[in-house]
Parts: sequence; C-alpha cells; structure tokens
Amino acid sequence: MSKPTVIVTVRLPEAVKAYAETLFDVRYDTTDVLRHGPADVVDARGILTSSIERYDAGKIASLPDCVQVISTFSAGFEHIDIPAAQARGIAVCNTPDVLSISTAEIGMQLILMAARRAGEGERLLRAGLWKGWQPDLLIGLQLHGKRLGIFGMGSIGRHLARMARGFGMEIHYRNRSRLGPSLEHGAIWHDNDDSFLAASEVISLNAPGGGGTRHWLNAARIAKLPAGVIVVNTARGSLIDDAALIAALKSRHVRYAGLDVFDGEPDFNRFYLDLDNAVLLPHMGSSTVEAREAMGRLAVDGIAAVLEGKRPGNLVG
Ligand code: 8YV
Repeated sequence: MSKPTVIVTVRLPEAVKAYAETLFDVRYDTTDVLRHGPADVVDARGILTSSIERYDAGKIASLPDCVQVISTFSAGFEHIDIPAAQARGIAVCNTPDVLSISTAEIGMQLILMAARRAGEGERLLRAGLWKGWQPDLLIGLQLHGKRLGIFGMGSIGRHLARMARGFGMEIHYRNRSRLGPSLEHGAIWHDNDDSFLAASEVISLNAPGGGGTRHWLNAARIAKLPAGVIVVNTARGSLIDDAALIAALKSRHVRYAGLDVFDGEPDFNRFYLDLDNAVLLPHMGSSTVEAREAMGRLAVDGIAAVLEGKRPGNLVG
C-alpha cells in the first residue's frame, strides 16, 4: 500500500526524518518561508509545520481538500487559525509537554543570568576589559529566599517552579484556576493580578500567546511590581509591551530583564540592545537534542493518528 504524502516545512532532526519516512511519503519544503500554496500541496494529506509559519484563515482556505491534518512542531499554536481549520475539517496537532523541561531550564538560566549579570560579565571579559577581581565588580542578587511569580502555571511553569524551589525561591503563581495540592507543591496561588504582581520579586511569563495575553505586562502592571524586580519571558514576545519594559529598565524600576522571545521576532525592539540590564537570547527554549527529537516524533505521531482515523492525544483543534 502506498504511504500517504506529508509535506514537512521544518528542518527536523535526522532521527525524526527517518521515523517520518517509515510512515509517510515525505516531501520536504524546508525553506522556512510561507512558500507552499495549493499548487505545492497537491496530493498531501498532512503538513508538518512550525510556529514561524502562519496559517491564517486565507491560507487555510487555499489548501486543497486532501489536507486532513496540520501538525505544528511547537507547543504554541496561536499561529494557526483553529476555527478556520475546524471549519474545513482539518485537524491541528501540537507538541506540548515534551519541551517543558528544556524551556523551563532556559527560564531558570535567564533568571540566573539576570540576577548574576552573566551577560555583562562575559562581554567584559571578551572585550579585554577585565582588570582582575574587585570587591564591587558586577554585584548581582542572590536568588535564595526571593519570591518568584510565575504567570501561567502549565507544564513549563510547573517545571520552572520545581527548579526554582531547588534554589530556595518561594513560588507564587497566577493561573486561570488553582492547581491541586499534588501539582502546587506549596506554591501560592493569586486570584488577582495586583497581589500577584506585588509579590513577584522575580516574574517569569509562561502563559500562551494570542489575543488573550497580548501586552499583558504593560506599564500599569509593571508599576505594580516591586522596585528592582527581574522580568523573564520564555513564552511569547507578545505578552510584553516592549516600550513599557524598556522605559522601566531605563529607570531601573525593573532591575533586569531576561528575554528569549520577542514581539514580532525575528524582528525585535532594537532599544533592548542599548541596555546593559537586559540579557537577550534568540528563542532557544526548546533547543535541546532531547526536546527537538521528542517534538518531532510527537508531531509525526499526531499526523499518523489522524490519517488512521484516530484521535491523537496532541489534538488542539
Ligand atoms: C519552538 C516554542 O521551538 O514550542 C513552542 O511553542 O515556542 C518553541 O520552543 C518553536 O515554536 C518552533 O516551532
């Protein structure tokens, strides 16, 4: 029996490519641009894409009827118009959970880099400006005993909480609903923004992107954070009003920011580059061998399940 044709628009790990090829007749279109249109899709029954490729209503409407499933190599799926896909009977799958530990590790790394000024230290040394040990060189903050506020206590937020507890931090969180004790592990739930913001000496954004959270961290909410707060974002750049955060970094109301994601990335607000108190990474949250292989397999499995008429566990729409 011939294998179903699947278009892959992501540069997958080699092991995942080999796995996909056992199940599908894979057509690679990995130019990372919005290139494939109806003419390229022709007979494909599935598309494996990523978060850098938008599937808005227009693009979904243009897909031929043979497409049954779009699987995104990402946990986030705000780049896909789910109602438009559902209206066409196209299933949508994502890759939750398998990247949570890697992404939480980047969150912890940014918290540490910000608190201990690691980027500044490295730049100083590489620029040949280090004059030797000095008692007042790059003094940072100790994390032990500090309160970490996690906005969005899904799987990534909970792994970050576990890691931060190991550093002696007290965990506060803001989530639509309170977690049960077995997931909460003593973390303190806030049912309102004001008490959550006031408690957060370090705040980490771990909520999904999309319209509901756009510019959640704006000037008004930043003003409610304690003076000297550290702000970390490994979720989506859209959660932050960049102009407001940059103003707060300049005034030092925000002591430091650690950012792995940017509004409009790969473009980003260039004023961040002028700030010594911002540590900036190019969206590396899930960039590990372990996460990327697991993401690829899960994305492939989602397509396979849909094409076999089954309901995949990673179905989002
Ligand atoms: C992905 C991410 O690597 O999974 C997500 O939602 O943000 C990243 O870690 C990226 O989106 C690739 O599609």
